[in-house]
Amino acid sequence: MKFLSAAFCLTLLPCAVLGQDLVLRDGYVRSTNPRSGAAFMVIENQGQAACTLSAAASEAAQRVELHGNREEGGMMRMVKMDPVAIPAGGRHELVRGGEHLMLMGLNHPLAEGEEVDLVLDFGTCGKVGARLPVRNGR
Ligand SMILES: [Cu+2]
Repeated sequence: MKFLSAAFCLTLLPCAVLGQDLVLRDGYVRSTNPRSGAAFMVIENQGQAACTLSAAASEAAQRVELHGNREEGGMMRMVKMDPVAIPAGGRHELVRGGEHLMLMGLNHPLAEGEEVDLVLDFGTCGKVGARLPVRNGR
């Protein structure tokens, strides 16, 4: 029995280690209307394997989608993106005017200085949580 549980831990260990290898930097949320907001950050994969950002969730919103901006007929519009893979040792930026995590159906308007909890789901690499400040200015 002891042997079995040790084997079980060893199997799970790589997942736990990889989860900690994903670092979220410089994150913040911007919301200029009461129904939706966008989260921006730099995702660093300091692990040995590629990790795919497949989903995200927040208690502040009914759903969170990965969005990008595409030009269509001279107009920029937001489109839902496929899961994004971040190679081992690589980084991926979610920035204003580019990709972002869209918080849709806010439970309440986000005020400047408030904090929003977000969970990013990297599939087999695990889930990473972040507490991001709301910065509506600029
Ligand atoms: Cu969006």
